[in-house]
Amino acid sequence: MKFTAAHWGTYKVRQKVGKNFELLPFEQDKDPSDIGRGIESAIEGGSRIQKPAIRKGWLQSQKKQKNIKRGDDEFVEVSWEKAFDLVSKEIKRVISRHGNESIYAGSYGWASAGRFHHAQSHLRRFLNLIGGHTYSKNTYSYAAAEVIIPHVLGNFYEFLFDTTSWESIADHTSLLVAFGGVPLKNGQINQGGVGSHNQRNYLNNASVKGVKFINVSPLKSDLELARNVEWVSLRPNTDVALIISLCYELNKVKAAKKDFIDKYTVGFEKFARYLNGNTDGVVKNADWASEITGISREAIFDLVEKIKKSKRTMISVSWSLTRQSYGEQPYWAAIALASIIGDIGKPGGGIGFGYSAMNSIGNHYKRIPAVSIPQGKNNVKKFIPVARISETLESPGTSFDYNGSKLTYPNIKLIYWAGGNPFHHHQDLNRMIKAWQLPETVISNEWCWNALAKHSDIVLPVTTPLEREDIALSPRDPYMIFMSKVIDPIGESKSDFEIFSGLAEKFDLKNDYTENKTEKEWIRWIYEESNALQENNHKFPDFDAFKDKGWYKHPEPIEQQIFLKEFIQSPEKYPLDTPSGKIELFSEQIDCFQYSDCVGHPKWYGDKEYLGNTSKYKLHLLSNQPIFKLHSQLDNGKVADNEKSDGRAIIEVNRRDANVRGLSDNMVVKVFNDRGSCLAVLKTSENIMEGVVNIPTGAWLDPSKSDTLSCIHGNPNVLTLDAGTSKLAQGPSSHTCLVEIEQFEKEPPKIRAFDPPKIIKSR
Ligand SMILES: Nc1nc2c(c(=O)[nH]1)N[C@H]1C(S)=C(S)[C@@H](COP(=O)(O)OP(=O)(O)OC[C@H]3O[C@@H](n4cnc5c(=O)[nH]c(N)nc54)[C@H](O)[C@@H]3O)O[C@H]1N2
Ligand SMILES: Nc1nc2c(c(=O)[nH]1)N[C@H]1C(S)=C(S)[C@@H](COP(=O)(O)OP(=O)(O)OC[C@H]3O[C@@H](n4cnc5c(=O)[nH]c(N)nc54)[C@H](O)[C@@H]3O)O[C@H]1N2
Ligand SMILES: [Mo]
Repeated sequence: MKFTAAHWGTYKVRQKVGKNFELLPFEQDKDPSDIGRGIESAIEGGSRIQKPAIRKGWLQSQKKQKNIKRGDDEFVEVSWEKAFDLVSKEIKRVISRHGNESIYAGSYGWASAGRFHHAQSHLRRFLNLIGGHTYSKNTYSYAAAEVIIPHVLGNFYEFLFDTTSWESIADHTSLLVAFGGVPLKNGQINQGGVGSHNQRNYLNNASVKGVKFINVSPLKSDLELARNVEWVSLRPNTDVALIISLCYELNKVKAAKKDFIDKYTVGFEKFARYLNGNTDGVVKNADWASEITGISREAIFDLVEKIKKSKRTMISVSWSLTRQSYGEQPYWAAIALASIIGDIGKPGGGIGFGYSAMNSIGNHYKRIPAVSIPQGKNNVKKFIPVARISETLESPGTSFDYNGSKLTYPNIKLIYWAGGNPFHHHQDLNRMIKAWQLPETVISNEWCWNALAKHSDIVLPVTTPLEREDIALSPRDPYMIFMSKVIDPIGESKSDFEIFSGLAEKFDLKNDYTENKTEKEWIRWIYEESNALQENNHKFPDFDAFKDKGWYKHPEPIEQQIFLKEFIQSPEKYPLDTPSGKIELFSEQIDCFQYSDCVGHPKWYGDKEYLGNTSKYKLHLLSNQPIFKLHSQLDNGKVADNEKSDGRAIIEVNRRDANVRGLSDNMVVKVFNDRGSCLAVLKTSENIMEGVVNIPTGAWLDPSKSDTLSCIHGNPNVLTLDAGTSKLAQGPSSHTCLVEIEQFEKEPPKIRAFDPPKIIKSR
């Protein structure tokens, strides 16, 4: 039996004639995801890149020194030999002229599951061998939390992955207040692979056992349960005001747990001065928060009462709350609220981060140790916060703040991307497209003609996981899968490993790059080295036995996980990794940075783009994660159509907002603001708060010159805000965005996102 694994699940492969195959559910999977079947139609479709291709204008400009716009050009197919020759010469030229720092290989993105064929690892391993590259720090998922949590609560990755387990919640929690909900759609995913999907069972089980859920979100669908759930809708990006008012009101009625605060936290007095208005003359009470959030004061007091009466409260904050202006604050405020409630470290209580953001959140596995392919050492020390890519390209040499340091942007001359799609993930794409014209050369390894490939100068076609062998081994999932090669590579595609081996050869470094190991030998090496790290009673089976069976399940731990249990048992023996060793409700360190947009305590900042500050744009656009795909991956397959209408992205709009604009279901609408515009198909709903609209991410960018539309397909990132969360983290702010909508009265243009560019065939 052959298996394949992806970030969205494991599948049995039924081989059919020729290159045909079918993916069937893995028998161990309790709740299989449909996303994977998208590859069946995408793998050989028209958007597949068949051969190495060079942008015509780039080839010409090599001779004529003139630049033609990336994204609008034709491509010339070349042989691999020619491609390796061009790429290696160009990299050598850029290094000798501008130095290694001028190469950007932050190359953010999810790539594919499979521990060996991890695109970024290969890219960096290769570039590190030839002197290094400018890199990036943090993620698009939760950069603001990655930077603030170490100041406030200690190690971020413990915070993220040692979340109190769902079973502890089911057994002990009375009330779970979920800011941003518990979106099951997102639990389909786990970076590196999923054996069995559990979030739906976990959530239902907790509800059946009587846990009461409150979904604090503009979208009702963020927490869907048959019973025991209440929806409190609030204006996007205002959670901090609500949380701060809960802190104030609980403290006012002496429901704040003084013992907990004294023993486990520092800085409460300073934070309380802010709550009481001593620092700014504004009392942060329910009336104050009601004005900001749009929640009635009665509903806020009801929440205060519920928290007061609850025996055990879990405050859960979704990752999305970091992806907004001042995205550091929701986490800090929520930690302050959980400290005031005093249930941190108790079974089923305290603070949780991202339940159902991924399948692995809230399982009780400890990290399963595993090795990756070594990336070597990067001799370039320069980095950028990952979401500051447009500024980097626009303003080389300019200084910026980041987590207490003053840094400068590097002068990037060459971009090499493998395993991510900035034309999916970055905000304000029109701005990025302009900035993207500035470097001398852009190279990407891709398997499909998405906007990244179309905006590159040199495109090297890669295989998909079904065209190569690998091993799925995620430290957060108990299943390990042997990923069989199902079909031969499509066209002339090669794996990233083969591509960088070919390039390394041009630098006389092939043996250093491959360490004289073949792909099969590397896979066995990863397995055996990882096995050597397991405890004696948890060793993996012999590699050949594993390969024959196709999968292995790591034994399940018995103990439920309780976040910060040891610290609560003994703060002296197990201090937190913060400057004080305690939870910091006031941070001297952050205060010292003197940032006006991130002061020393959790604070509501109202000067931002949200419904409290509307001008000509009256609707808040959310762009959440799609149900039927992962980001932009497999948008070119049939499964993704489930979330579209006639092939275009759907915008969910509250019925009253549609009515006042004379809009109705299935109308094609133009969504716009000063940054850009896109088309989408309208769906009215009562499940979205008035004033809020939502377009899931992932539609491949499809600009139209004739209609001056930034995207006719529905990519929300032509509208979103590209600004750092604050000087502290400089994270992305994609959920901060105001727009307006109107009917698109012309004939909607045909979607061309999946058409390849014009290609001049090689003979
Ligand atoms: N508006 C808005 N924007 C967002 C978000 C949001 O909520 N709203 N969310 C953000 C978040 S959380 C994230 S994580 C990012 C995700 O952004 P990305 O991770 O960049 O998005 P993906 O579509 O997963 O891009 C992966 C790319 O890798 C390619 N690929 C797959 N396998 C391989 C391989 O083996 N080799 C090579 N070379 N390439 C491969 C795929 O074809 C695809 O183009 O988006 C962010 N952007
Ligand atoms: N199916 C699928 N699953 C995925 C992904 C995918 O692309 N597809 N991507 C994966 C990745 S990389 C990540 S990082 C995680 C992300 O996981 P999340 O960050 O949880 O993802 P989102 O779907 O953007 O956000 C969840 C919900 O937060 C709500 N929300 C947005 N802004 C606000 C706000 O200001 N206040 C409140 N209270 N709610 C708000 C939105 O209604 C949204 O539906 O998902 C992962 N899971
Ligand atoms: Mo993410």
